[in-house]
Amino acid sequence: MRSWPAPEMPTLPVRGPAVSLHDTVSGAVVPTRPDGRARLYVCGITPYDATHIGHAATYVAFDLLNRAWRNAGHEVTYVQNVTDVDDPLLERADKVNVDWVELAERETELFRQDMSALRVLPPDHYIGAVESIPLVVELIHRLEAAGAVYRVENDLYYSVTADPTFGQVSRLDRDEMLRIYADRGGDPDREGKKDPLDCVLWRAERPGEPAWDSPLGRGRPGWHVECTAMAMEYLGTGFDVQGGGSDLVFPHHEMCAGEAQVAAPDSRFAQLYAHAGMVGYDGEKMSKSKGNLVFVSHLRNSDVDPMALRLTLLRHHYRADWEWTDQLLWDSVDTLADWRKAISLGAGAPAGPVVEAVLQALADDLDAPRATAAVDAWVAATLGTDGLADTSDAEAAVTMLRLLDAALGLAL
Ligand code: 5CA
Ligand code: ZN
Repeated sequence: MRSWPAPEMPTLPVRGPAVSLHDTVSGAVVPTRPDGRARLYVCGITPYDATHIGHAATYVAFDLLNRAWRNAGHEVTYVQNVTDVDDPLLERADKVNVDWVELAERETELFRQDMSALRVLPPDHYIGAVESIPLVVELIHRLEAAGAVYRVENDLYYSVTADPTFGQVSRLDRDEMLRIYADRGGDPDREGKKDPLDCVLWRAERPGEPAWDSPLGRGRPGWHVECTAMAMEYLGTGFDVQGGGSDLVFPHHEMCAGEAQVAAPDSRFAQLYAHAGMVGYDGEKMSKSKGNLVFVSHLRNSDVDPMALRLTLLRHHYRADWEWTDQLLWDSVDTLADWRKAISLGAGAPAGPVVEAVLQALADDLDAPRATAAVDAWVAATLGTDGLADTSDAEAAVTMLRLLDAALGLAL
């Protein structure tokens, strides 16, 4: 599927440090160790509604990782999926009486435009679930060969007990898993399942639902196996980082890892699992199903500077859960005005130490709030608002513009 155009990314005069990242499995910040190219998979949207601030925060977080790796001298292979056939999409299409293909195409296109406006670097492979059906079928065959698949009526299920390490990603106990499974797309109460936590791999055709011919019978892929198949195909096993929001830790990333490791027992799926916090609004997680949403496209249509939106996201650590308010956005509009004013002076406070500080902060578990604070301090010193106007660096503005763009994705 078509990705979106890549924004320019300037090269910096110095190389950034090696990148460390919080790993959900170990619960610690650990060094990433790309072997040559860094390989990143980030779970993409289910395109039944427009991109909200929560989605944007998650994709901007992994964009910081992509940029930090590049600034550290790595090339990056980035893969992202689009869940362009799944229950919530079909239900919404039905409800609003639109063809599901049309709905998915429309919302995916809006997402591309939102990502472009936010200067998110595009994935190298942007792949829909529908176009990956042959990969999914092949993976299900491998799981069958490993004895991990069984039938419930005509649907095929993955048996979580096939994976001796089941639970290793989320580190949840069984009661907790059972408690959240149904809210996260699972069907713990389906009769005929061997274990309530088993997940569907292939859903046989139902009246009124789309289905594809396959050696498994007519049907469509289950959710988790789609990401497993794409990551394995386009990145191979043992890729560096599997990413998404924290609502994907269980079951989604647990199942992806389990399925991959049962199909290819000698290798692990990802080296590290990274998760972004949830953005809330009006006291609850922003979610398409709850409808408490602020859309990126609405802000764009109201002439909000997308860089002010991006800065608002950057001022929260990616792992924090936080609440969106309009005031945060207006504060960022003011901040950007100050930053632009300082840069328009040309000369300014020495920019070299800011480059070091920003790259260091981002390489240290993507600490964008610390990075933006370093920029704030440079702006204050340059404008003299700290009482000590410092214009000793004649090239400061040029350096700062490059830094903001390359490291933080902010084009001023
Ligand atoms: N298509 C699946 C992943 S394979 C999916 O979860 N789609 S989604 O459209 O529901 O979410 C897209 C991404 O945004 C996921 O990484 C999800 O974890 C993240 N996300 C969803 N809601 C929020 C939120 N309120 N705050 C932060 N991130 C969110
Ligand atoms: Zn996914």
